[in-house]
Amino acid sequence: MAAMQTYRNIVILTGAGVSAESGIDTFRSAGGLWEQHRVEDVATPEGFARDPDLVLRFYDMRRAAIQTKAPNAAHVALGRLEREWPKRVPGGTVTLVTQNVDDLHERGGSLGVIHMHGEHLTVWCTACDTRHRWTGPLADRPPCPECAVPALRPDVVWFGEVPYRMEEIFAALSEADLFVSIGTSGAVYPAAGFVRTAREIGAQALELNLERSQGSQWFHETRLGPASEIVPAWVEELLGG
Ligand code: BV8
Repeated sequence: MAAMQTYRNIVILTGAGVSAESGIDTFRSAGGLWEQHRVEDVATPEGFARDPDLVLRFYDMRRAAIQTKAPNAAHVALGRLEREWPKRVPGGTVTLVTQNVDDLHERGGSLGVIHMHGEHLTVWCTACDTRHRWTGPLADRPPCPECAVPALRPDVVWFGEVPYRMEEIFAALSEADLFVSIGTSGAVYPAAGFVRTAREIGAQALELNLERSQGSQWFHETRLGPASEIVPAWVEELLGG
């Protein structure tokens, strides 16, 4: 990666690995979230229809857990990049897309985070189609604040459901000259395909991850290490030290 090359529009995609050092389980590592549950049981509409209590408890546990965690140096560095990039490159943009449903990017200082798979701290009423900020449980079937029907579900994109804000994401990718993937296994689409979209329009592609991922072949450069170390180092390099 030519550190001196000046980029203008940066698109960053993060996955569970960026929150791992904050103590939030990833999905596919040993002992990770999916090891304790079958994906089809807890992260699909069919699983929710089959056993809503199991799914609501799975998400209640995770929604409570993230509220006991803190952003790590990777989240803070990305918040710094977003603030300082337009000063370093007038007119330059940073678009942060995350597959994560925690709020650690926001608490690390990022604004305008695109949560393409939804958020733990938002719930969605399937009766009146409204969304509400929510920090408590859903397993006790609380009434919707809008319509009072006990029809709230996690506002999270399950397998087979359409990810959020895809138009905005593809618009940002179409303008990108640098695409950076951080802490994701490249196992889930359409997120795992973004690097190829970026490459098609000629962007540079950089991967920052603990280990090589399923998509490493698509990147010009892969840097391996814990996000709390390699992300701040990359941001420092990009902002000209
Ligand atoms: C859709 C819910 C249509 C929220 C999640 C066959 C081929 C291709 C695609 C498909 C197919 N069959 C089905 C599909 C589609 C399917 C899919 O991709 N399936 C996969 C399994 C093949 N996708 C969908 O259904 C999506 N919807 O396609 O709709 C469409 C498409 C386009 C446009 C319009 C319509 C919906 C997918 C969303 C599913 N919901 N989660 C929740 O419960 O959290 S997915 C789940 O996996 C999370 O969102 C998570 O973010 C995501 C990806 O996982 P990662 O974040 O990468 O986490 P993982 O544990 O896997 O990896 C962690 C990485 O971090 C590792 O690489 C590790 O090395 C690294 N790491 C660990 N520690 C550190 C670290 N890195 C740095 N530092 C550390 N300390």
